[in-house]
Amino acid sequence: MNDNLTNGNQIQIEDDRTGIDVQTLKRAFSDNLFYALGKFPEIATKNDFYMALAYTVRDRLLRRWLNSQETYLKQDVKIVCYFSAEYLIGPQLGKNLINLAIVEQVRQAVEECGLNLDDLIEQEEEPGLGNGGLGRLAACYMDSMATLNIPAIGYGIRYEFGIFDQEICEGWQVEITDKWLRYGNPWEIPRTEATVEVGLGGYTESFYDENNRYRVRWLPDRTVKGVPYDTPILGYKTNTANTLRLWKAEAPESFNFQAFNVGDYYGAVNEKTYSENITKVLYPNDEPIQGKQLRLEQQFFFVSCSLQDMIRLHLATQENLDNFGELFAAQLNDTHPSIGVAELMRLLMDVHDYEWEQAWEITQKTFAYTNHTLLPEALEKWSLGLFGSLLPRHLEIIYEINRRFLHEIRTHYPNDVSKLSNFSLIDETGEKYVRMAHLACVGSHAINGVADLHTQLLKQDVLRGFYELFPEKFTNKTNGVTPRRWIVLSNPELTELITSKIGDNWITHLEELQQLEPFADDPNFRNAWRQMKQQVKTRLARRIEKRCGITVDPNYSLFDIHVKRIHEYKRQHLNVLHIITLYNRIKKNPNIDIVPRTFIFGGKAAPSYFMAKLIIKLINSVGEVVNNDPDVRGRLKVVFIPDYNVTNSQPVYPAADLSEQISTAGKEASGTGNMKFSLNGALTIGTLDGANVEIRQQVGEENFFLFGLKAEEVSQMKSQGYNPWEFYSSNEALREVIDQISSGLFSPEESNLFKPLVDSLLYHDEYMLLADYQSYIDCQDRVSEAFRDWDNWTRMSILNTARMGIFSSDRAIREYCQDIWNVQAVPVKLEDYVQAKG
Ligand code: T68
Repeated sequence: MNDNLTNGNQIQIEDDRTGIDVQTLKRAFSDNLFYALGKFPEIATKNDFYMALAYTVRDRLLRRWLNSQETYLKQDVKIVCYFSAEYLIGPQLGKNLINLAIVEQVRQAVEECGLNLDDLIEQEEEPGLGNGGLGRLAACYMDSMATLNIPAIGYGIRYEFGIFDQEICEGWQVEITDKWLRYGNPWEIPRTEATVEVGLGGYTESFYDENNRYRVRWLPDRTVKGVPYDTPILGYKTNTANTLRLWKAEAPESFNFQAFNVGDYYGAVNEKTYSENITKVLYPNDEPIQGKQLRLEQQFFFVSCSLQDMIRLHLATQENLDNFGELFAAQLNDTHPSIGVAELMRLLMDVHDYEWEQAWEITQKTFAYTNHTLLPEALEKWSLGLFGSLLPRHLEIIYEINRRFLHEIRTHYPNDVSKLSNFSLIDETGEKYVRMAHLACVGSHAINGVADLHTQLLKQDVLRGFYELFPEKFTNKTNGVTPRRWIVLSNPELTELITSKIGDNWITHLEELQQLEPFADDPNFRNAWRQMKQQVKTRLARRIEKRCGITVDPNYSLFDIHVKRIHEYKRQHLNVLHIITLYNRIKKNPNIDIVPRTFIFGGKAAPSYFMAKLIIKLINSVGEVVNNDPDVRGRLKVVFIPDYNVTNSQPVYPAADLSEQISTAGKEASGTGNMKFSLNGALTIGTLDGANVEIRQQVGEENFFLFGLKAEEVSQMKSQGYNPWEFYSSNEALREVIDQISSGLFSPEESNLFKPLVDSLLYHDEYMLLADYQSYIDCQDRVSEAFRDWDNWTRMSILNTARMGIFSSDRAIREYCQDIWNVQAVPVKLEDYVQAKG
């Protein structure tokens, strides 16, 4: 048993409660099952056991969490506030076990109770509070900030329904509501005492205050309560546990009482439903659609809650808000929270009596803005009518920001009136809009892109004017991913192999993967590497068999994987053109010597994005034909893994031989899946787009399969009048493939099914698939040839992993801290906590 118990002082009592030796863990687990869940083991469900274990683990991070918050409060340290409408934090149990370094004890404790740890970990339903890369990036950054002991709060929205669950029915995507809170969420704690109120709608009026100063007040016509729900984000083997604070909208009681008093029961309940709608559901579009009022309400709601929360925290230790920007760095994750610029101005002026100039100085000092897109149609804008009716005071403030800004523009460009309309925060070219990116740019002291190429293109193109005006604001911060989730948790086999050679310091210092390089020349290590890969591929093959009923061969087949949101610019359909090309080669010559391939796809389409949904159907339809054609003899397999999310992605990245990163150059801001694959030893086939450019630089061009037009060639070809038909008519193999799709070869029951897709390629081809087709096919042929030489492939695979260290989110966060936030690490002490030796 536990030696410490014999001493009987404070510390040991604590240890008795949350100790981490096997006996204590077993006891805590059964206590939680009985006292927290109210179940005897005999009648407990698997979910009960999962919950009991989750509580047991949560108990063990509470002291670190509370100590962290206390440390921040007492020491006046600068805190990073990450503002993001989305977080894709993934399942928490496995990650917390790793970070607490208690996996083995817990595994044994659970086993001694007759249960299996992996089963319980699989039971967890992840919070799908995001769409894709942007939400996952926020989660990786929260992980790195905690690991690096950077004080941070992640602010966001507690959607009751996250991203929909995807099912595939007859090849089509079907969306199912994501009821992630159904069985309770053991990781969050509501902090009702920190509830705030947010106004909406109404009007403004001006008045003179007691000092005869001209003032404005906003009289909203409704208010909503924001209730914070906190989730601890523990760092890896450190005492820092930061907070992810997500806001839930609730109706204020006062409204109900008022309505009850006049006997309007229905009105009272209706009002409640209306308020609570704000945080009901995540908008499932990864690039924004037409501005919906509810979406603007969501954005304003969480931003206002968060800023009020920060002000309350600040005033708990400071006399006034003069040094607000010295104690908080607020990062805007895209323009979704950029209304914060106007809201902080309002809070400072209307609530805390600041004059414009000082309020503006504080605001600019506080905010920084990250852009995540190059698609012009994705830049957020709100129609003036909608904006003004929901946020009348904020519109006035934006007009005043604009008036002052345009005054500067006039002095800067005295003879150029066109500059005024280009820079204006208000788009007046047709229907009038508020341009949120412009608001974010003027209201922030720093603006960054998420990969070198992306930042360059922002400067030259999307935000060109702003770059000319204030070049010093622009910096690049190439994205990164956390090695804790994307290697240690997802790929234990690789983790063990790496650690056996270079120790485990790489987990927090990913550059140290470099030390693997010499082993690429060691035949024994290459053998071990190949075996490891085989093992991991077998793991995925089993899942595919179980989930999709498709048998794939992990031993000889190249796993060619394309997982990400479905979007035309990401060109999943270009991959399909390649599959059909190979299929045709086999049909023409069934005995052809071809490298066997398993094409694996996964990803969700926005429910209103017709073409993306048709691409999913095409993948499945082609799979149906290819997988069942006896001539193919299993040499090609096409698999669509349904419901791609963080949980389902974890077994996917480690199993790839080839990573598909084939977006049209100049369209993908960065990509982060590209990093997860290459870190896990996949080779990349990719265009010079987003972070692919830097990945190729790092791993070496001989270890990367490059194809396709470059960004400038894409725009050049476009401006010269790109004609996809020319590529179609001059390329026989391409023509055959396109004709087969349009003739109904893959949709025998409805030959016109894919006509919209084919027409879009032949007559517009916005994303230049036909222009890149031949280059892609040639490159894929080089991939196949390279794969025949297993030993050299393995060498390249090792070199990919060894050279990918800079794509750690730890590196990215260090850069944000130094160049944008000016924030330092703050170590947290754990006085009255003693780690058991067990
Ligand atoms: C992604 N953006 C970029 N947006 O596409 C990707 N957008 O290149 C980049 O690596 C990643 O951000 C991280 O920087 C998104 O994921 C969204 O999800 C989104 C959601 C709502 C509205 C607009």
